[in-house]
Amino acid sequence: MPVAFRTCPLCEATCGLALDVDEAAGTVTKVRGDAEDVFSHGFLCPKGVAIKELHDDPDRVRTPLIKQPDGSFAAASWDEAFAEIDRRLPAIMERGGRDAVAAYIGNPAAHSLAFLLYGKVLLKAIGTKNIFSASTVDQYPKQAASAMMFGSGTTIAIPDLDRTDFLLCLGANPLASNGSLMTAPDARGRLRAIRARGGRLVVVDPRRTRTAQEADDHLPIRPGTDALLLMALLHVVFAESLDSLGAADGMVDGLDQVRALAADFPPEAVAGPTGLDAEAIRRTARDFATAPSAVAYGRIGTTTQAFGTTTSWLIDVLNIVTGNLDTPGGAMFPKPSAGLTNTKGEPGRGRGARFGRWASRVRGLGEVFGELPVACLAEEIQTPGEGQVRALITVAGNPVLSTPNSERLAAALDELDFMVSVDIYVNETTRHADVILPSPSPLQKAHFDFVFQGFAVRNYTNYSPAVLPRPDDMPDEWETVLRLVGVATGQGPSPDVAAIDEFVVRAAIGKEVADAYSPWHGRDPEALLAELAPRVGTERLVDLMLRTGPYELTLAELEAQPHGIDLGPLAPRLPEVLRTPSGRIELAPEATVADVGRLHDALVAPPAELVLIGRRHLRSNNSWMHNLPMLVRGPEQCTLHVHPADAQRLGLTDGGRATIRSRVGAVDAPVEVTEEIRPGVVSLPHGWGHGLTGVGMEVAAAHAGTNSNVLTDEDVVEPLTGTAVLNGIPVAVTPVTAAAAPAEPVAAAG
Ligand SMILES: Nc1nc2c(c(=O)[nH]1)N[C@H]1C(S)=C(S)[C@@H](COP(=O)(O)OP(=O)(O)OC[C@H]3O[C@@H](n4cnc5c(=O)[nH]c(N)nc54)[C@H](O)[C@@H]3O)O[C@H]1N2
Ligand SMILES: Nc1nc2c(c(=O)[nH]1)N[C@H]1C(S)=C(S)[C@@H](COP(=O)(O)OP(=O)(O)OC[C@H]3O[C@@H](n4cnc5c(=O)[nH]c(N)nc54)[C@H](O)[C@@H]3O)O[C@H]1N2
Ligand code: SF4
Ligand SMILES: [Mo]
Repeated sequence: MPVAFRTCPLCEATCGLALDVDEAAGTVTKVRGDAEDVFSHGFLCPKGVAIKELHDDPDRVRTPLIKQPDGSFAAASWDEAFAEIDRRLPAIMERGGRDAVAAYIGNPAAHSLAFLLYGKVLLKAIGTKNIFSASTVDQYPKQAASAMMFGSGTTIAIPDLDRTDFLLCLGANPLASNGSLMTAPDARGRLRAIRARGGRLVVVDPRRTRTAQEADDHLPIRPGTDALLLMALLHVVFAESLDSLGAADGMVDGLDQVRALAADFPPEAVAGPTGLDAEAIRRTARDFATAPSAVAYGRIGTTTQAFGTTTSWLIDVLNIVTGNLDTPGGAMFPKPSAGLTNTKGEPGRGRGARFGRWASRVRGLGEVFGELPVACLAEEIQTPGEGQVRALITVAGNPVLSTPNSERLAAALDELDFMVSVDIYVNETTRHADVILPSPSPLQKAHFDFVFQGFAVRNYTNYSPAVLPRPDDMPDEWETVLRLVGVATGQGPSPDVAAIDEFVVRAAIGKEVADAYSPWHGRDPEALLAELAPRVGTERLVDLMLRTGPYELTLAELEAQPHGIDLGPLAPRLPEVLRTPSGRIELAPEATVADVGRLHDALVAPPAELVLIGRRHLRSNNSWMHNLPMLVRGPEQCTLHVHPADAQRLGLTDGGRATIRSRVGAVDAPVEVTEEIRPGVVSLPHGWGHGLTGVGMEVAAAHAGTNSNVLTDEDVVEPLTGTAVLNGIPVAVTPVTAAAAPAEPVAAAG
């Protein structure tokens, strides 16, 4: 049986898979880790194995679906589906203007060549400012802080995990998530190796996570107070003269400013609000600053919280002032083979980042990286007036489970005049669509994780052609995107996709030819186009990106290496990596410095009695892999974690049910009493709640769980990027008794 090697597209770890292919049956029979993969060395997790069930899932959408008058979906041909879209979408754009059409781009789009390479073309074709994505329920605070400090939102300093002597891990649980903004297959093995070589791992998390259980030290912080902790760490570093800029020396502006800001936050002052011991904070600061190498790393628990950008900023300030930026074992800048902005254009300086160039219509939330915060999507649909959103295109996203106050959003979607979803399931979101356009199975698509290669703990590259052929009538994902481009630009339901593609590639070639720093500078565009022939579509663009990338590789070279190409350990990149206007590292960006006022307030604010946070499980992937039997087997994953002291106080019992109320909603969930969460905090994972009518996922419906985003509040966003605050939600929890009325939201809970 032939074996195919390909990168797993399901999370950021980008593991190499080895698949036994049964060509006759059109499926794979066995999934293993690719032992020869240059980066993952055979590692894989249960989700990777489940790619077979995903491919075979009878509920996976395989033909376009059109909503019928009775609300059901009927299978349709591609021509019928596009005829329907062409009949309805351009009319809305004509009536309501371009902003009347909104788009929401979900997480798997970041792994999809089609959306990575042509998504911008589609958004430009629609011409709307109402662009939303999962990034404003995720990492934009980190990208914004990085952009302010280093000049671009993809210039993210990544832990040099395999060489560090000290990892300070805040609000991340890589043993469950396999790492994020830290592409690191086998995160567990790599974390264990730190300790095995005599290094230290310290975890800052309100929960004693699996990662915390493997750590030397666990600081069970009160949610939302990481920035106070970081200020106190900086305070100690400066007060005890443990600071040094190391490799960044001579390239940093604003050192005196952060030193002065940190002076106000001694460990004793933050101990109360963070719930941490002042001596433990001092010790951590000293250990971090005096370790041969050290790196602080923060993820979801530090970005989707009240101080997301400020916390992300302070994490890198700590790395920089302890001499750990751009040095082995510290925080380093990857150099991927293709696509990252900091490998393009003039090295060492750039335009920097500007935010808030426009604002959302209703609430006036500022633009960030060309998008508006998804927390305001519902109000943009529901508030009448010029620029009201009347149509929505979702691409690989499930905002009804993933974004705050999802019940309001679900209601808003019903008020739309038209909705199209490009997706592989009829789920909580796409059930609202008028037309669903399916993507091929992940095994029927080529894959190249060029975004996540840019955040990897080692430089490597890997391209995977499709493992299985697409069914005859199934277009590739990029062809569907370009067909939508055609509709949005008035070319009708059957545009010349090849011509649009050629237009796109010519524009890309034109940019390279004009760029004085490109290897293609000044070359003949026609000759370059011929060099890329006969490839078309995503393949052609990938080839172009590789050829003009920092290693000047070709796609053919990658195709010849199915286990990937190792490009070596992370190497110093200062100062060429910078894209700030000053050409320097901005240690004290205006916007984050201004936010320190809120941190002073937080020192004296009375903490909420009980707050809700999220969590992830190794066998779950956000909202969309719950229809795969091998992942939902076993104990129920969607439970409310409650500390025994809180359980006793609130009258909750292990295995009983609780009602959780916030300002915006109420849900019921089974209670799991556990010492693994700090008192005053309860945890419910997100991505569940599949028991809604119209959802076409039989297995998921039988493991429905509870949607935690019914509780998260769309009005509470992180001020610098508008990213939703999903952790630290004030809630009231009561036992469900047989006689209790159904859950209703209560204002008192806030
Ligand atoms: N409370 C709370 N909420 C959260 C989070 C949290 O920690 N707590 N985390 C947030 C984070 S980090 C994220 S990234 C978001 C995720 O938010 P979303 O991106 O909105 O949701 P996903 O669950 O990733 O849904 C992915 C969708 O893509 C579809 N899909 C999968 N593969 C493909 C494909 O190849 N092609 C197409 N076209 N569609 C595909 C799936 O069917 C599903 O509908 O959730 C956020 N929401
Ligand atoms: N198995 C699995 N893997 C995944 C995903 C998945 O859904 N399942 N999703 C993928 C995606 S889209 C992403 S973005 C990444 C996320 O990657 P991670 O951030 O590593 O994932 P989480 O497990 O959500 O870890 C967040 C941690 O933050 C803690 N936390 C909550 N609030 C706070 C706070 O205020 N302060 C601190 N210090 N900690 C806090 C939570 O208890 C939790 O342990 O994972 C990716 N990988
Ligand atoms: S860790 Fe992520 S990339 Fe690796 S097998 Fe699991 S889901 Fe796939
Ligand atoms: Mo995410």
